[in-house]
Amino acid sequence: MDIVQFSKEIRRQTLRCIHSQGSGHVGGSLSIVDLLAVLYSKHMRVDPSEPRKAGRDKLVLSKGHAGPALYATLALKGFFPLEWLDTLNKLGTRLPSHVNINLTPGVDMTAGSLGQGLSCACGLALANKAKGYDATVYVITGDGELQEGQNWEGAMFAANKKLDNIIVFVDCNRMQIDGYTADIMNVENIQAKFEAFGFATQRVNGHDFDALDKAICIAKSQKGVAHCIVMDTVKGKGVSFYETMGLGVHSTAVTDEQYKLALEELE
Ligand SMILES: Cc1ncc(C[n+]2csc(CCOP(=O)(O)OP(=O)(O)O)c2C)c(N)n1
Ligand SMILES: [Mg+2]
Repeated sequence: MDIVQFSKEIRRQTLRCIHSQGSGHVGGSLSIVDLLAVLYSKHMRVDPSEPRKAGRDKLVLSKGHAGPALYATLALKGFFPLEWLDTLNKLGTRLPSHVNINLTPGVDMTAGSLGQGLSCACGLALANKAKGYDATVYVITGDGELQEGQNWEGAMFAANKKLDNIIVFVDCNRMQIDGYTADIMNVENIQAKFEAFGFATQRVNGHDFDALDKAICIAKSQKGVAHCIVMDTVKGKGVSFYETMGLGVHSTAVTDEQYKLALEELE
């Protein structure tokens, strides 16, 4: 499957997952799908038959509410059966709405309380260095999430320890839960902020597969410095009526009718 088809399939399975529950975090799930497609088709060194393999690359989905997009990706990669996607948040499920390392094969860190992922990644990256593992820790944060102060403590630590095995992606979709990030508490200039903390930074279109791939390759080639890639994205990306829904797309319904229409668009 080429990357265009892979990303479409991740979107279809993400909506299948949220549709099983009737509603959920559609917007912030769809905005990271193209990044997940690039990561899991070209970069993540992971083994679905051994999800806890020592020395593997790890993904910390700090914006843990985007779980459905990660679940769709992991299921398509063979970490667990696609049928699990029909159980989002149901009693006894292995797929809670926010990611949990103890429940889902392929999930490398529990998240949902925003702001903690980068700090966790610092520990994982430091451990990789201590053990001599040549592995990368990828982190995905939201733009609104950057309002949490703990991010900047993590950034300071990563830069000081020269954690060149960390790549932080900021999903800059310009919206948070009930407002535009610029109106609630502006976090720009994100690139300049990470740069000031001592990161090597880049800014790319988060829906451009080649640009994402290139940015990751550049980040991996720069040694002795932690990396941040700010991605300009669209909340609800890939489905016209979710892209244009505005702030409501953060957590919204996927009705039978919407699911059908979305699948038609994602043919
Ligand atoms: C510490 C904490 N505060 C509040 C929330 C509730 N919450 C869930 S998602 C969200 C919005 C986050 O915005 P952003 O990081 O931009 O995420 P995205 O736009 O990618 O969905 C909030 C406030 C939370 N999960 N954790
Ligand atoms: Mg956002």
